[in-house]
Amino acid sequence: MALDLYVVTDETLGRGRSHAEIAKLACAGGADAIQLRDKCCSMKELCQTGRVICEITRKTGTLFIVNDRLDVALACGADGVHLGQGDLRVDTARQIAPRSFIIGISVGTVAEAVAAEEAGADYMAMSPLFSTASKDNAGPGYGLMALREIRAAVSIPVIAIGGISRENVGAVIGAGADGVAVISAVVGQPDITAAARDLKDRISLAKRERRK
Ligand code: TZP
Ligand code: MG
Repeated sequence: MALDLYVVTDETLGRGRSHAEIAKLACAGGADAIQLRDKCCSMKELCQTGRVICEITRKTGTLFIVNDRLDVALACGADGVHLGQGDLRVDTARQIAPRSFIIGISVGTVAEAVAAEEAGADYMAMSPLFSTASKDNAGPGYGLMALREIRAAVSIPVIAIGGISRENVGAVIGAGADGVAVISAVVGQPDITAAARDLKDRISLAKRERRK
């Protein structure tokens, strides 16, 4: 499961572009995963948008993940769900979801990371890595040292989210992240496809450097 570049959709930061448009442009730039994230729209709207994004991601072989809602993710045919610490428990989601369904979870500490792996998560997002204005009350970032500690404590993929940009993505991969999840660095850019492509190149380069 490649999660090098994981793009989280956000219509409020997307310069007037819809979730589906954002997804299409990010897929064209080589995003490995798209997460549909909308805290405001109805479940019905989320499902409708999810079905459209499903068709887009199928064409490019991009993973499609729905934020927060397992029911919506299953209903619209997504590949997985991303849960927060306050959402449905990972082991509960695992009981409900089909075998190959991807379950991701946000973590902030080593204890949460170890618990997430034990509960059967497929990947985790260390959140927030740096402070960010893109999420309400995200709090201060945990930082690169905490990312290193989490990476060392678990064996499933660890991606990082929060305040990641083209300038610092190399350091994030250097600290051991398997990938990065972003909103503003891709969704908020005038050219989403070019921004995604640029981040992917920087991630690949940093991974090559890390292997040396
Ligand atoms: N979860 C933790 S931080 C964050 C989310 C959804 C926002 C990330 O946005 P940005 O613009 O990449 O900092
Ligand atoms: Mg959540």
